[in-house]
Amino acid sequence: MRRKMAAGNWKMNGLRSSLAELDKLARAHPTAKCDLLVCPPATLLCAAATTCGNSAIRVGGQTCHDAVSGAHTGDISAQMLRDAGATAVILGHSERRQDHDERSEDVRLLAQAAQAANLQTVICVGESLFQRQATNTLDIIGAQLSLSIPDSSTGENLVVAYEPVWAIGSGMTPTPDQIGEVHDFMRARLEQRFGYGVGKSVRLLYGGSVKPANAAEIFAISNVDGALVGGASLKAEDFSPIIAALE
Ligand code: G2H
Repeated sequence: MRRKMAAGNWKMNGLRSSLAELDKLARAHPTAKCDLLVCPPATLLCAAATTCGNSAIRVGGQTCHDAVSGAHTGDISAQMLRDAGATAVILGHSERRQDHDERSEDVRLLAQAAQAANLQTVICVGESLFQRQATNTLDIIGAQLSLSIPDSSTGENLVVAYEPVWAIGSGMTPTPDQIGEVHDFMRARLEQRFGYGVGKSVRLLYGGSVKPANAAEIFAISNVDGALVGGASLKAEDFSPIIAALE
């Protein structure tokens, strides 16, 4: 039985004053029946870890570098994330793929470094609207999975998030059938590659315009083990009901 998971991706949002929302969320969830992760910008990571304290919420980064240290101005290593209090990192988000030209081969290197630093990796995959309309969705997802996920992955250190690019921050969500088709496909691919035991234990999250109003419907879909939530993770009053829908 896979433990459900709700992960918040604050993206490039949040100042120190935003920690008040995290504090509210932590107080609302001193214990939880599912895994809770919040990934604030790196500037807030240390303070966010302190704010979460002994609550059920873990904190994570939004990307990392593949080197341990060195001359990489502006970058942050997996070890640094860990040192700042992170236990997880989001990798290969479509905004990183678009804005920073990250290819799946790059994502795999980042994931190897993160897993070596004992971080759980939340690896994102997803098709564009053009790719969906060209009926290439499963080919794209299959290629992203095989190229982005390192061989060192296990049911503990790997979580996969399916985020159709056209659903991100757009208010558009795929139909339950569309989500179910991709999640079933991802499960089959992971079982094929890693064997039934590991493939069955990797959590598969859906991401893209998840909100309190659609969370329960999405969580009822087979092979959806939770959500990666962007905009609706910024306020405790929005994120809390999404978490409640998982429990
Ligand atoms: C997809 C998601 C979180 P949002 O990017 O990763 O963001 O929920 O705002 O669509």
